[in-house]
Amino acid sequence: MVLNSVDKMIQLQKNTANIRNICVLAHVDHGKTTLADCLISSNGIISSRLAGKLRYMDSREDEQVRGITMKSSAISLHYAKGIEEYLINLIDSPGHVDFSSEVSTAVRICDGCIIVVDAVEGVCPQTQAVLRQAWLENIRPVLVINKIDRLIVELKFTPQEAYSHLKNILEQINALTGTLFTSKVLEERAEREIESRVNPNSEGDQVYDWSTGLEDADDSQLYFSPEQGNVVFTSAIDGWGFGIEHFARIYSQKIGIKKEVLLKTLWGDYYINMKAKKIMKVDQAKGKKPLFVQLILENIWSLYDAVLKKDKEKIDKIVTSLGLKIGAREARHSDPKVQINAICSQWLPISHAVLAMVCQKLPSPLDITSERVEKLMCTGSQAFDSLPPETQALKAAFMKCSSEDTAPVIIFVSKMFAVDAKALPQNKPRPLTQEEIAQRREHARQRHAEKLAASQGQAPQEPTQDRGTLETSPQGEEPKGDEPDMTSVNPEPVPREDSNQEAFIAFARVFSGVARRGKKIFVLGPKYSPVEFLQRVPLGFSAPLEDLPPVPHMACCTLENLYLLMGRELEELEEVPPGNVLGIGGLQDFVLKSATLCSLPSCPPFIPLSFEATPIVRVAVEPKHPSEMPQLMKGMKLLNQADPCVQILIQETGEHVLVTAGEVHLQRCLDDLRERFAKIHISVSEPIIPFRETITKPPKVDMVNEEIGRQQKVAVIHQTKEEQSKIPEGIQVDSDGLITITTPNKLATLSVRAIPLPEEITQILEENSDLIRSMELLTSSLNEGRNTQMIHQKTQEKIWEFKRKLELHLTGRKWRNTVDHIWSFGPRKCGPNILVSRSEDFQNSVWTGPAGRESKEASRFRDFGNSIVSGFQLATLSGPMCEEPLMGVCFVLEKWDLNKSEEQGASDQQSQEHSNLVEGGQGEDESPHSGDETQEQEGGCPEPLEKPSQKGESLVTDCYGPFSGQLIATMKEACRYALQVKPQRLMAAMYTCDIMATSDVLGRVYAVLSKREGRVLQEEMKEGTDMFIIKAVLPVAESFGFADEIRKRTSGLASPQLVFSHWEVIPSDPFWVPTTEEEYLHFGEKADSENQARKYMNAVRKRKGLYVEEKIVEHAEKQRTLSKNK
Ligand SMILES: Nc1nc2c(ncn2[C@@H]2O[C@H](COP(=O)(O)OP(=O)(O)OP(=O)(O)O)[C@@H](O)[C@H]2O)c(=O)[nH]1
Ligand SMILES: [Mg+2]
Repeated sequence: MVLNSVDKMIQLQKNTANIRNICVLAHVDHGKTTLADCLISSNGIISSRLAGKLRYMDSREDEQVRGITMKSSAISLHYAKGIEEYLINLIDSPGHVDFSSEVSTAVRICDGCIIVVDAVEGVCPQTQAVLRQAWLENIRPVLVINKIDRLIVELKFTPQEAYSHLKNILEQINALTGTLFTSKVLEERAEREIESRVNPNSEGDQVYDWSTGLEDADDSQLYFSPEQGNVVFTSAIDGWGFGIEHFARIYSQKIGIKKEVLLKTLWGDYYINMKAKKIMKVDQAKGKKPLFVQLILENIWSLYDAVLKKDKEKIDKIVTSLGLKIGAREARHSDPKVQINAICSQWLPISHAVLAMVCQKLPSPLDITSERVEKLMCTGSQAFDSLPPETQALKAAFMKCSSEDTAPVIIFVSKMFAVDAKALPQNKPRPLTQEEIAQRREHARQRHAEKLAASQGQAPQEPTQDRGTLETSPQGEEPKGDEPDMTSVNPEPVPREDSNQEAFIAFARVFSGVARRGKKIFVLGPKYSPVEFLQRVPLGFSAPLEDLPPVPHMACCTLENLYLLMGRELEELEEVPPGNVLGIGGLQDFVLKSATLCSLPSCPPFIPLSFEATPIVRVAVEPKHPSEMPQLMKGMKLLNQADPCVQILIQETGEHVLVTAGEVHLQRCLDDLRERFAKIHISVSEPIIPFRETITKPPKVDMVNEEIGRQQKVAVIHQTKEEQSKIPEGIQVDSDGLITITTPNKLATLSVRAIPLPEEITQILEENSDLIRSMELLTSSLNEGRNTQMIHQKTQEKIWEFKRKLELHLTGRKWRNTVDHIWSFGPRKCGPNILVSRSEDFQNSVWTGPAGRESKEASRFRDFGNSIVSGFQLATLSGPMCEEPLMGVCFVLEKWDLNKSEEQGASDQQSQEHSNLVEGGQGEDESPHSGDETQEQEGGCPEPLEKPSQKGESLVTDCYGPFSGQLIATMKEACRYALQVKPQRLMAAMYTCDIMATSDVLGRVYAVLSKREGRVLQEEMKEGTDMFIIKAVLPVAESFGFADEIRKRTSGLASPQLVFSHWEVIPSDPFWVPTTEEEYLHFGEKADSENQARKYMNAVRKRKGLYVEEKIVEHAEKQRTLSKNK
């Protein structure tokens, strides 16, 4: 069946100019896998009758059952166009948002992509997302508008209507491309601007040329248009497709108009005057039809019309006029679809239309642009020019894509995927040669004869049966009874221990050099730095690779097995020339998810893959039988390796947690865990929904929307006072919410206030968390006096830009100078909360580091500064409501008094502790616990009682633990109380949700949305259809089962796509209780009917085993029917 042998593929792999690495991208269900089927069937791998039904690239069982693709997988195809032969490495990708990480892994190793758009649904959210991904990776797209048949059969459009509809889709997608292009040009311009500011002399003169930019940038090649040949129209299910070139060729012969002219006019508002053989612009008034309608669409429409009406005569006429031959079986078939498929796939073969476009319009690996190479090589905010010269030199190797022996081998592994070890070619019984088959047959015959001789009395027909089996069996299988002998004959028995194992294959591409089996190669992790290597290892080292000094994030391994990826099959290869997609076996111990492999250590790791989806859905898993914990742990590790986007972690509570991108992804991960990786029964918790805690401004308007007058204000103040009464004694609270608290040893007093941050600031902080992290790394290495690399100018620019943005939004009297005084971000030193120090004695800022180094006093404060920051970090990591992280809170340390006469002793003591700890070999100098131990060992408590001196005073404090520890705890407490005196709110994670629904089910969609606290943002009607596009936001907490419910309620007519979007404050106060008579009446005594925030808070508290304030016995005296009472 298979037309192309592996040998043919190996031969094609060597002709780099004729290789096309492409992936198929689209919104979910737009027909990628069906299209892939059609292309695969052109190679004879599957039969053309099964194309579209088999969905060959969906090799997993759950993919087939659910009808959606979940993993991207690759197949190599052969395509001949004239005398040129091409090798097409095709990757089918999933369209469901939950699996968008699989799209990222596919896009990275391709040079081009096919964007598929459903002709009815048009441009959808994922279409935008994949187009953006393709754009970010600098790969070139072509467009396939699929499911044209639906315009005829379902929407019953006339050809003219269909033409307008298609024009519309094209405009939409070009508008998207335009936006991407514009933003890129503007970004580049901004970068150039920065550069010219950083190096003013680099270009000689200071005159900035404002005209460079959009006007100059060439965008003619960018847009999709049929006349350029980068758009084809298809119906994958019916097996046909065409680009206008096909018709231009035919009609130029038929009508006698030049092909070039037709190419320009077949798409667009032109019509033909047949008599004069002239093409003119369409004049609406004359009611002329465009060429596309007249010459192309009408033909297709009339064919469909004839077949659907079963007009046999007309069908025959069309078939003969097209010069086609239809098999008798198809011609007689009662299903019109079969007939259409038989006729159209001959008339307008889809694989030809698509593959011809791919070969013509998409680049080969040799055409890789220098822009893409530089982008791949520059991680983070590095600039290409700042890389070491050895590294920069590698760019030439990328561009050349040479297969010479001297060329460095560069491979990128974009993901690891698991296959059953039994399915690996080396473990499969290899097909026997003719000779071996004959030999085996002879063996079997002999054995049989012996057996017969031994037992003369056997039934007579047995030998003939056996012989029959032997002769028909292509692989010379043995008769059943002879199994023990079989192993002795089988040349490569399958190793036993492999039988139940998963083997990991790296999904990779060779960018330069030839990957050979047995070659030694460096594995560079994402954090590897060639600079560090070049510093450690002398230039021109010649030692064998194993003898190199250890370098972080680098390992050395051997390329063990190389495979040709053929969809469900793998074929073994000895070597893979540059520019090809391949599978590599034996890397599971070296590569976790992705890596760069290179024969030279000067290669930088490629930039990390950009994932669109944020993993947000988390569940805790545990084995049904506790004894199976080790299997679960192992299984989770394997799962983590096999999926680009899943995260596994062990929480402080000891729970094993899976974090996935969405419900469908979660289901797939659990199935994999149960059936492939752990192979045990597991119990899964309810999804753990993340929340954030924050505070808001006190209300200006009361519950019934009246401005709070003086009277109410008093009430509010009264209420705040009441809340403040929750605060234990000994802590001072002023009316403005300033908390003043003293450490247990009375040596330090902290005054902290919590203020809600404006929303924009929180957003800016979230967006810049990477930058904040790198700032933090820089400061800490500076503080430690380590010699770090110079901050690159661009990073510095970014930091200033970030600061400017903060300053822009923190205006007003309250925020004066705040930005300059930011001391730390939290939690984890990069989160969306800030600590501001207003203490006059001590200034420290993230921008400049500690100020006033000379002052001795300040240095004392600095000693304890870390403890304050740690306290702040702890407080922001888990808030007082339900121990969830904080968000959008600014803590201002207004005052910080160290009792001056005593602090000297305290700091003395701290340094003493320090030295003790160092002696004791313990590194954690700030841990109060380790400090306690030291104190116990010392046993110095009685001494101060005798000598109430300065030193003695400080030692009394020992019974409260070390001073730094006390400071941490006190600061944490202060922050928590400061929060509690403000109106606290929970923040919920929100999904954006795009639903497409027909008008008749719209009502039900809204019903489900509002039941689940969703909010509709926008509703739009898709032009020319009765489809509505609804954009809504929905709390993650309410999203479980949402997709299923919508599907059920609308009988599958609407299906939502959920993507994490942002955090949103839940307006209700979780602590609110009814106080007035009216409120009691309205909300009931518990007021829990309305209070969503409290429900969430209590659920989290329960899960975490925290105290929940709830009445357990509600009506102890008598039973009441609640419904009647209401
Ligand atoms: N009418 C019509 N239906 C089509 C066509 N192509 C695909 N379909 C149907 O659309 C549905 C989805 O097709 P798939 O090929 O699985 O879509 P996909 O893009 O691979 O979907 P995901 O991989 O889940 O994103 C299937 O039911 C197909 O039969 C077409 O040209 N016309
Ligand atoms: Mg698919």
